[in-house]
Amino acid sequence: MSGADAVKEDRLWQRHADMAKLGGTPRGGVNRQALSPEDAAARNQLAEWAQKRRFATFADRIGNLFVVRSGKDAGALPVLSGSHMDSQPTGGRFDGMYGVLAAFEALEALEDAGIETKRPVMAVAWTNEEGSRFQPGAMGSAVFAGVYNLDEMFCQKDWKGVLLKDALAETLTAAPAPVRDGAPGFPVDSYVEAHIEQGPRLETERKTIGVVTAIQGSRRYIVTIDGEEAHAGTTPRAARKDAYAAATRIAAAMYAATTDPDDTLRFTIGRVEVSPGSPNTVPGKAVFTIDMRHPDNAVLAAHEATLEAIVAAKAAPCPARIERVTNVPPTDFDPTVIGLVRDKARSLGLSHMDMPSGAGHDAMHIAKLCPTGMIFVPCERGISHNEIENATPADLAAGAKVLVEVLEALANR
Ligand code: HGY
Ligand code: MN
Ligand code: MN
Repeated sequence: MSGADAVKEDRLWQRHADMAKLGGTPRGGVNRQALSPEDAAARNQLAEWAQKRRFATFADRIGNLFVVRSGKDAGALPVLSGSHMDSQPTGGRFDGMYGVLAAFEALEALEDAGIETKRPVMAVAWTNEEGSRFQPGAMGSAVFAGVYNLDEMFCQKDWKGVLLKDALAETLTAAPAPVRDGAPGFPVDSYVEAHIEQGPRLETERKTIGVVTAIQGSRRYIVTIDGEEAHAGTTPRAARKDAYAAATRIAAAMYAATTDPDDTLRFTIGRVEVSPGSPNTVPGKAVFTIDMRHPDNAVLAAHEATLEAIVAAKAAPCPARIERVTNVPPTDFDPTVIGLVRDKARSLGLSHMDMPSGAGHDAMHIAKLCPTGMIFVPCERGISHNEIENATPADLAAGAKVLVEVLEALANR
């Protein structure tokens, strides 16, 4: 029996349903933000399934959670596969979770098929990929890859001022796993991540498998505007330092400046905070986030200069600053892994197409460590970061079949 033959569509689908209960929302989505009690529950659920299959589990000091299927050569560099279990506040049940469960399904399929591999194969759930509670996102994989410093990440705070270090300690207490000491990260042979596409191309082009070739570059910023609180009834406009009025001027200019004719640049202001938030007090402070993406790093750099110029030109009379929080250059995946994904999709008789990723993934950091690639499956109408995100059991299983075949090939080379 091949690994692909041993993939069980119903088992994989049921695991998604089980996980979707952890942080499930009334609209059928999930709110399982990083290092929340819901995140801890998902970690415990994965560890419980691993234990039943006698797969060892361990965590590293940023909380990345690993499930291990041993290989014949314990000293050989492991092959890794996974994604993230944390979600957006109004997230879907497949974003990230599919990659973790497809990796776990691959371990089970190898086990059920009695297939021994030379290398260990590990499933991994990376900590805080979404970056919606704690910035920066893709944190666990970036610390693992040595891109971000562990101690600096420990000092990050969420929007309510909670320290990441404290939230992580609480999570690892609620979801205990043997923790490997030392700086996160160890040598890896290769990494493959399965994920829903989070866009409409596979569905539109009626393809089951996306052979992912690259991920576009992404940068995140925080704009802070300091005004002056004043009485809404007595303060003339000429005397005001209205932080929100400045924010709207800056935002309007930024939207105009990032409207490109071919609609390739992605510019999003996702979170705005105005304080003190009273209807009859002129806002003394405004803070908003920027998420900007493009396949070409030079375009991102040019637009970054434009954003900085807009803040300088439009903020008066309020002092304002723009700070870059993340800068992840475009990622090109490894030709060998890309070729394996394409060949295995073809030999399984699955329609497939090469495509870049518009969304960011943990693979963008792990690609700095080892040969890396991704497998996409369709999601309904390309909708994601939305509670109505949906996929089909057959497509999820198809992706897992390609994944297990690719992992077996990598683990035996
Ligand atoms: O933002 C992203 O691209 C990812 O879905 N977290
Ligand atoms: Mn994701
Ligand atoms: Mn996401």
